[in-house]
Amino acid sequence: MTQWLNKLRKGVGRKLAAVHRWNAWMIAFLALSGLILPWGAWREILGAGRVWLKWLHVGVGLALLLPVLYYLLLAGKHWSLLKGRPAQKWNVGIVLLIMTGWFLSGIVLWQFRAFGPRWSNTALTIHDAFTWIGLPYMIYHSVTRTRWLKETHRRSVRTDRPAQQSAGSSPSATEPLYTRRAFLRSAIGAGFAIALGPSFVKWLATSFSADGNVEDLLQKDGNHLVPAPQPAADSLPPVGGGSKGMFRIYTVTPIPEFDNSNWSFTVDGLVRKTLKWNWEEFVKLTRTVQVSNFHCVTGWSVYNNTWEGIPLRHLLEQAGVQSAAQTVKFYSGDGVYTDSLTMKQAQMDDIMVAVMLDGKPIPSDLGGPVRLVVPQMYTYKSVKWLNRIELIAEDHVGYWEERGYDKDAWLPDAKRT
Ligand SMILES: Nc1nc2c(c(=O)[nH]1)N[C@H]1C(S)=C(S)[C@@H](COP(=O)(O)O)O[C@H]1N2
Ligand SMILES: [Mo]
Repeated sequence: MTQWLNKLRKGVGRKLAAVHRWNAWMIAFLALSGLILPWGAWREILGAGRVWLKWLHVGVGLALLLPVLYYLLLAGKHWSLLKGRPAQKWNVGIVLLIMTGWFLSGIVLWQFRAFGPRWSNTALTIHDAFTWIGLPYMIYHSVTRTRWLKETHRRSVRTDRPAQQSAGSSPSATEPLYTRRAFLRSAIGAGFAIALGPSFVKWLATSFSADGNVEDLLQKDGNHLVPAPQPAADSLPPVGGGSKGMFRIYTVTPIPEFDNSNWSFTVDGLVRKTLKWNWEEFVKLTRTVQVSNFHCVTGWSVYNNTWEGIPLRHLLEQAGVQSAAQTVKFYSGDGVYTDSLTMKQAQMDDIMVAVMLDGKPIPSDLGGPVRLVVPQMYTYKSVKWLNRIELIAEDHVGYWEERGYDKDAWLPDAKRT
């Protein structure tokens, strides 16, 4: 009977070990890629590689189903092996729960178009939450189970036994060794708590407080252009009631800084009249106010933004579009980022060359002094630090589209007019 059990233990044990190893490597990859993907500095470094990394992240995430399903086949036997070891049972449960949370929210983020922004937004919050809880948990788990710690443990256990070959070592060595292991465990735990605790609390605070962050951003001295634009009555206080949510600051270059000496705005290309303004002139153009939502393809949204600026249509009318023009190309003052709209899309009423957000000048972090806002499309279309609009006869593939983003940026519920 015991022989049979030992055999089973060995066979299942080997399979379980393999599942565990695969699972660990996949999660390590997902953790690393998952941390890199939203990380600002890596946007600049990776470029097109970022889109590949995203697909790898999705692919490995889906493939995680394989070891999990395989484990579930063995789970019954594993469970009986864990008899009398509640801590290990808990560990299995927690790990499975974390992976389920990651998996389900990951599916929604992957299929963001099918689910729409509200779902994506929730899924991203959940994906993040599971990361900030699950990752420290799994790192702790793997660090405290590394071989050298086990070795320490085994040695301490071995010296517990009397009359062993290690007779040379003094018996008093037992205590310190075991204590050292316990000490290391708590030290590592405390290290994680100190390193990750504050960022976790901050994350909690920003996710669950409605609009603190936008206000903070707007408080910061946005840009150095004078005179500051004066808000319209609808802008201050903002008719939208103030932005709800948190912008993630995205840029593929260092954030460019402008002042009156190096800023200008140009409309050129296939126009009847090239237009060029300096800031003092630009700030006098007639502006309108709109309230719209802001949806990034990576899942986050900011609702009820009150933007004040010049409707794109007005600028195009003023310049006079030549009939050969097919595409409106937008240039960022960062010198790198561009995007485009078809001439037909560019006629939509709500596209805005925005100067203010919630009654304040747009801070440079959010693309000020002037950014594009295309409310009916995912916001990679909303070019930050916009300083030139060119009408061209051919097509233009934008920065992220060249690197794998869909040319079709329409939101699922877009009216398209
Ligand atoms: N110049 C420039 N414009 C840009 C980007 C960028 O990296 N550079 N990122 C785009 C993307 S993908 C998004 S989601 C929004 C983010 O705007 P925010 O940084 O103000 O939150 O800006 C868009 N416009
Ligand atoms: Mo985005």
